[in-house]
Amino acid sequence: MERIYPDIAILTGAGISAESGLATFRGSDGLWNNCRVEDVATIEAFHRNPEFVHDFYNEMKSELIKATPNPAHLAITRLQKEYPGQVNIITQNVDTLHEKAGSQNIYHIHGQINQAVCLNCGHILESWGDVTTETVCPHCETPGMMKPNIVFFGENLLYMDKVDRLLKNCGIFISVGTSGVVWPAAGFVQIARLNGAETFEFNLEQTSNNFYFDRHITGPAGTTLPRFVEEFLNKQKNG
Ligand code: BJW
Repeated sequence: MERIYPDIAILTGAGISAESGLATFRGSDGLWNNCRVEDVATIEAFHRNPEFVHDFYNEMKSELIKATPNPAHLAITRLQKEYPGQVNIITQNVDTLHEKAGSQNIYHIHGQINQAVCLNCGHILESWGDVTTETVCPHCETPGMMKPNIVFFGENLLYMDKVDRLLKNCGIFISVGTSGVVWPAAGFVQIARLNGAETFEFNLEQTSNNFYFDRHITGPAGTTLPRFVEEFLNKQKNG
């Protein structure tokens, strides 16, 4: 009889990129210890002071372009290459380290640092250069309407129809490096579990969502995830 390999959905957060030298949001040296969330990561802040918000994300872009993937990103790529079933990545991260690690099937639900969206026509501009209040949309040619393609508080997430299907169809749900305080991503584990998935949490510590995970793997993801993938693939091969 043909063997069935359950789909795997992996939710990643800032913690997976911490060992690439990128700050998380809510850690002791987190991004938001130095600036107020309300000043940069809300749609109101953007409309109030677009120059400030563009400057903030242009600066972040110049850092993220230099970042390189770590063993946790590479372990996911290995899993995608060697596991016979589907492995999908749902990331809250705006960095592109999953892409740099060679992964595929990546859904950036909170946007991407290297993109801007035109608020006039919806065109997505891909650029690692600065985007400002002067930038002209290459599609509708309207100036001053480009917003970083980052999902701010109060905005809808991207790819949610697809993500909803992935969560309901996966047999294994893995969360890596997310505090589980930002919704709706914080609720993904519940959706997956209610639909029958086995659930795993990789984090430095147990999160407020810990109740919904069948297994916690505590420690730095750059160490714990490659070990898990190695053991998991061996188990698949040996039946
Ligand atoms: C390691 C590690 C290592 C470290 N190894 N681990 C329901 C209830 C309550 C509120 C809401 C709700 N539904 C919606 C809301 C409102 C709001 C929300 O969630 N508020 C809460 C904060 C209270 N959500 C929204 O507004 C969302 N939109 C939405 O729901 O639309 C529909 C709607 C609209 C209007 C009204 C109602 C509904 C949008 C959320 C957008 C989030 N955007 C941000 C900012 C992007 C800007 C930027 O990049 O600068 O995305 S918020 C920020 O948090 C960022 C992240 O993606 C996100 C999650 O953070 P993450 O990744 O979890 O990072 P940390 O720092 O929190 O945690 C890191 C973890 O890693 C820690 O646990 C460490 O231990 C661990 N770690 N090193 C393993 N080496």
